[in-house]
Amino acid sequence: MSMCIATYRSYDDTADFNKKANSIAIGLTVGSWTDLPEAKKTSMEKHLGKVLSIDVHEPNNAAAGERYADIKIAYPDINFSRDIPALLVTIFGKLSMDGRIKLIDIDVSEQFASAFPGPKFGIQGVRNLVGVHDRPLLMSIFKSVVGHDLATLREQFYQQALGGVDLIKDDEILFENPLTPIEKRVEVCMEAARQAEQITGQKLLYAVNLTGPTSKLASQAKKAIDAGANALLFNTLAYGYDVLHELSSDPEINVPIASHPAMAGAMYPSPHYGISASVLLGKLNRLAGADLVLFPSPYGSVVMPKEENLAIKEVLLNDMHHLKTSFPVPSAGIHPGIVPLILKDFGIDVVVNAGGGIHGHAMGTAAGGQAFHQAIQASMSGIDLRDAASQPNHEELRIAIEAWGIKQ
Ligand code: 1AE
Repeated sequence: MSMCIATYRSYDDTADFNKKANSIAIGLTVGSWTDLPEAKKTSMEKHLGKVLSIDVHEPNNAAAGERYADIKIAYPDINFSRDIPALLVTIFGKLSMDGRIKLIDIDVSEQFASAFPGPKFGIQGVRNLVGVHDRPLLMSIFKSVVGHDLATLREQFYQQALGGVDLIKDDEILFENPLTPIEKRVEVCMEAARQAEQITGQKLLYAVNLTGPTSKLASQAKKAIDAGANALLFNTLAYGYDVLHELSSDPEINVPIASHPAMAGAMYPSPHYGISASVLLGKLNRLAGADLVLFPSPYGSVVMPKEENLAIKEVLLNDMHHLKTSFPVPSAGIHPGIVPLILKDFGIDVVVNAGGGIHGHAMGTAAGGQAFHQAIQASMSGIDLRDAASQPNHEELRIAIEAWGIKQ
């Protein structure tokens, strides 16, 4: 029987975890079991959740609150339709509100996964679009977007592009507005991209923020694509994974989609509640079709523990049914002095992403991008950033390091 498996971490100082696991497996599937007549039990068997394992952690001399069990339960696919809302409501709907319990992993069945095309481009496809195969990609984020007109945003875009970045993304707080509507923004920015390419030789993707009511998102995306958009940014958690899935599987939306983590902090950081970062930002984003997945890094201003970052990386890059890989994009407060750590932890299949760390450069935005490229090149060649920065043609890196230092 085809089944999706959920793993939970349940904290309780006194609970009988066997009982708890059984009550979850039954309660979230057939509702009750012992009260059923024998004949009914036979017909309901195929719907019944199964407890696969219970791993109790009972530390010696533990302070109250540290006893927990990791519980694995398999849910028959026959119980839910093949969409992410149905899966989530089945495995963690009511249960998410029932005491100290966190959903720490999901393994969907082959049958369930077959309903999801996943990322249309994946890492390889994004690399093909920008023509870069041998180094991490560099992404720049618009900063200061609200209340500006098209000319101002165009200039900001142009300066970012002159820094030689591979991608530029809108800030996630830039919504549909009369000053810079999506199709106009795309027109002027893509024109600036072509102008910059004459100088840098670098092709780039502009991930324009797709916003507005859910019912209009697909038509907004197509309007942006008709105007020349070659990538989209999407606030996945505010809309829901199913919306991302609908967009990514639409054949007319044939550009990479970057999934922004806004709202994720309401769900992953607690050890006792919510959903682990690797599921929330990793597996579900990939299943729903994100080509690039943004998340807070362990090194910058909004910090996620390193193990959780690496767990996201694993689930984006490892084999997962037929799905293409998604680019990990550890973000927030990134500056050139952090680049060696990013490359050490992520290798080259990563997007180095910065807003303030590019625009805040004392020589300007374009120099900010160049400083990152110098840091990436030095890190890939195993050259200490300070040595690289002392080279005469690495003025941009030197100034960045003077301002922000090198993170150890
Ligand atoms: C975790 C998302 C980071 C993000 O979207 C963003 O705008 C970062 O900006 P900076 O690099 O911290 O200025």
